[in-house]
Parts: sequence; C-alpha cells; structure tokens
Amino acid sequence: MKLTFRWFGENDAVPIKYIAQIPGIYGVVTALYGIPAGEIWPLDAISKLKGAAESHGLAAEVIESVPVHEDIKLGLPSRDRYIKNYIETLKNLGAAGFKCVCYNFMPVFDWVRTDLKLKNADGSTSLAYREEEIRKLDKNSLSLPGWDESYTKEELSGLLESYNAVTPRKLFENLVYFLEALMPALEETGINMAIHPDDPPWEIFGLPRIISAEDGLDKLFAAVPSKHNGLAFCTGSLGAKRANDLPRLAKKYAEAGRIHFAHLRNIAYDGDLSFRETAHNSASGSLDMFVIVSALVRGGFSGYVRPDHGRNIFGEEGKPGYGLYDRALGAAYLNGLFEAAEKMVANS
Ligand code: DNO
Repeated sequence: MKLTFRWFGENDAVPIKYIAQIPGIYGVVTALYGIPAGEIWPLDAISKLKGAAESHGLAAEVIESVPVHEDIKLGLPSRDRYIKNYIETLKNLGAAGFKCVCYNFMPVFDWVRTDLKLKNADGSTSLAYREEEIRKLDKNSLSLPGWDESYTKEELSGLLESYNAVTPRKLFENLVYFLEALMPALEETGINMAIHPDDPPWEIFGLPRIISAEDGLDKLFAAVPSKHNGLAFCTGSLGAKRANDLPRLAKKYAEAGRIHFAHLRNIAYDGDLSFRETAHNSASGSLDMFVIVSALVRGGFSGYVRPDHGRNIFGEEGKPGYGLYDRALGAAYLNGLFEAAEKMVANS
C-alpha cells in the first residue's frame, strides 16, 4: 500500500514538514481550496501544490476532493457546463501527474456529525453522530456543526427543497450521466475516480443517498463498468451501518480492482444509528481493523491508504478530526497492520 496523509495545503495547521516525518509515508492527499464548486482548477495552481509536496519528498497523486456542483447532482440543464469544467480540471490534474480523484455524490452535505468535540473519558475529543439529535432538527432552519459557514439558512433550505423532486433513482441516473461524460478524459489522463460512500450511510433530512451499501456500489459498477469508476473504501462511513460486512466488501471490491483509495479509521457504535469516532486500533472501537486490512491485502489491494479522522489528543486544538497526533498514531498502526497482513499473505 501507499501510505498517504491528508494535507489541507499551506494554510493547514499541520505543517507539511511534520507529515514528511511520519514513518513509511508515501505522499499527501490534498486539494485546491477556495475555488468554488464547478469552476476549473488552473494548471499552474495545481502544479504549485504538487511542487510544494514534492519539495518535502512527498508524492502528490491523490486529490480529495474535486467537489461536484449541486446542479450536476440535481440533474439541472446547467449541469453540462459544470461537467465540462470538471473535465478541464481532470485534464489539468492529469497533466500535473495526479492519478486519483476522490469525490462524493451526497446531496447538499458531505459528512454530517452532531458533535465535533465530544469529550471522551480520557480527555480527548472526538467527532460523533447522534441520530436522535438529527431527528430533532428543523429542516428549514438547520444549524449543523461544520456546515454553518457554507450556506445561509435561506440558501440551505432552498437547496434542500430543490431535492424534493430528486428520487434515489434520479440521483443515481445523474451520477451515471456524470461519470459517462468524464470517461474520455479519464481514459486520456489515466485518472481513477474514487467515490466516497455516504457518511452516515443512510438517509438524512429526507435527502436521497445511493452509495451507502453493497447494492448501490454493485449497481454503480454495473452501470459504468470502466475500472476508472471506483471507490474510496471508507471504513468509518460504510462501517457506521452495522449490516455492512466490511471484510467481505473489502475483499470483493479489491479483487474487482475497484478500490482506488482507502480511508481507514474506527468508530464505536453508541446505539443503533449513532456512533463516535475513536482511535484507529480495533480494541478502541467496534470495527476489527486487522480483519479489514487483511481482507484488503488478500483481495490484492496495493493502492493509496490514509489514516482518517483522529481524535484531538495531547492538547492539540485545530481542525476536528484532522490534527497531527492521532492521525500519525493511526498511520503507525496501519503500517503495522499492513506489514503483518502482507507478510502473512506472502507466506501463506
Ligand atoms: C471527511 C471526508 C470527506 C471526503 C469527501 C470526499 O472528513 O472523508 O469530506 O473528503 O466526502 O468527497
């Protein structure tokens, strides 16, 4: 596997020179920030970003994310203009040497949590999701941690309303339309698209969700068979739904060559549709990370991996989930799991 670490660019509170000191690190996963969704990412800015990583000895081959404009998800006539721009961005990313683009097709919200700083017994803080709190919220006047700055309340409620007409089937068709339009550019550049699963993997606020489980993924790969159409296997997202059998899915989609990127983190179930993010190791949460990693390796996976959200520990403030310390501990743990699994598979 290729161990990567998410880096939010020059404004990240985590300096890239520290990321370069993580044992076994291969590269960063990054993006251009501040460009509105739907606009073209200029080649010179992309090359500068890549150069910044490379000057620290880090590869920059994965983008997380190029956001998909809402008009594409809604299937509005204006989508073609935004898709054209997306294609130009892909061509620029390809020209700069990027190989994988992580994206999502979740309406309006990307991830949703009810708490960004839930206090754990050991004094660390975690992101958490409580379904009962979500159900209490008024859809017309939403205030969610992490999202409040993105839209005004009016914009948000207008956007939510525009999804009333979008059934899951329609959303799926819009995703297929988008991917098919990208395909010539993906073939030309060699870039692999890695869709991020819905987080959490169930319907919220009545919005359609289509990439939450095996049925949606199977449907997507059947509809767009090209291997450029792949998955970001996110254990924390898919794993929040207890019915998702992660080891089986990891092996199945790795064998099928569909996993282009893996987000590996642990969560603890706190009730039926509620969870809290934990340290990466199996004993700290509900997911057996060793079994999942072994399944990936057995399926032949050798692609990009990153530790995902960590807790905030050692007094570190900053972006919830994306501090240096707990993610670096997670990286060290993942190195161990992969080394063990790879040697076991090689000797079996
Ligand atoms: C959260 C991330 C997601 C992810 C997007 C990909 O921390 O895993 O925001 O980057 O869903 O488009």
